[in-house]
Amino acid sequence: MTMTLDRRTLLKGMAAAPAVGMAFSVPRFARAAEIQLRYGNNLPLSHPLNIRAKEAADRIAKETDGRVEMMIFPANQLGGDTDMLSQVRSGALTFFTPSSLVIATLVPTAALNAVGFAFKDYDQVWKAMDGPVGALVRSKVADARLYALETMWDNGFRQTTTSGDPIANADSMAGLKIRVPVSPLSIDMFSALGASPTSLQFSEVYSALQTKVVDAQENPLPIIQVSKIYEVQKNCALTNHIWDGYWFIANGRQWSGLPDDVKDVVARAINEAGLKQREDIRTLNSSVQSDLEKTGLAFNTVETDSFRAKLKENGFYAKWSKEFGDEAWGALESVVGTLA
Ligand code: X2X
Repeated sequence: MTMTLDRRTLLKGMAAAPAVGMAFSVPRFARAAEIQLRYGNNLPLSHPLNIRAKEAADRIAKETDGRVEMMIFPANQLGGDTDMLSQVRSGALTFFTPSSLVIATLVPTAALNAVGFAFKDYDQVWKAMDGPVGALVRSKVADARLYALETMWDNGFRQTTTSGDPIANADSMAGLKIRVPVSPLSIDMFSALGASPTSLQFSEVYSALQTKVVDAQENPLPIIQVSKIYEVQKNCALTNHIWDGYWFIANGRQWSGLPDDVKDVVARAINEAGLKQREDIRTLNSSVQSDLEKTGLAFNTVETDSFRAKLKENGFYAKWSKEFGDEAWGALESVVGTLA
């Protein structure tokens, strides 16, 4: 962690300062945080993830009497996901909230929840992520010398937007130039569906759609809203192909170096904020489609079975059950039933 302005540095600084400046400096310095936690993410401030993270930061400051400060760097201020992932590994960031798709570039098991059409509904999602799937992923994250806080935050069920014709069934995917996150599983899944996927960091998505580098993208509706993706897309097919969430990841060394009382306060504030964030997305899910329709985005449902059938036919499940291995695949199937 960045220990800034401890008492010693302060006194040194003050000794050098002209007397006239001191009167102003003292009260401010006396209240500076001893421990600064730096947290980066890829979402705009208006997304529930940032709203609840800010609440957690305020709570941490209050419950530690200002000893601990969590600084938030939203909206890719510190770079794209790939950059922030290396920053949290090196310790330049204390915390990063990668989507399961993104952390899976380092911890492949983390992509388990993103297996196409695995979850029927949110009951299954939280049963898996607060249960055997989440526990397994957290242990693999620990093997990578990172620490995953217990509560996973919600991104949502991913939907597919296009600038051209709406997606009606698996056949509409043929040759579609679609942006997906930096995620081998996503690339493989859209390739198996016959599309032509490209991985881009989220920070590039809006302009890639605007300049027609790609014609389509896939994201949960709250993100399509807060990131104004509706401005550069015409149709939204309710494909629900992947459920995606955010892990609250800490640099392992910094986390274990925190005093126990600080760890308790920080973990409780973040985990409880995560539960509230899940509720926010749930509430948003009931209104977001009609809000997006008002912007001109047109919605349609799809023939879901055609996607599953094509994935099976092209060996997607057979391949990924091997990639993940028996233990991981078994953890997922213990909640959702036999997948393929
Ligand atoms: O990059 C995306 O599409 C996003 C915002 O959903 C993730 O963080 C994976």
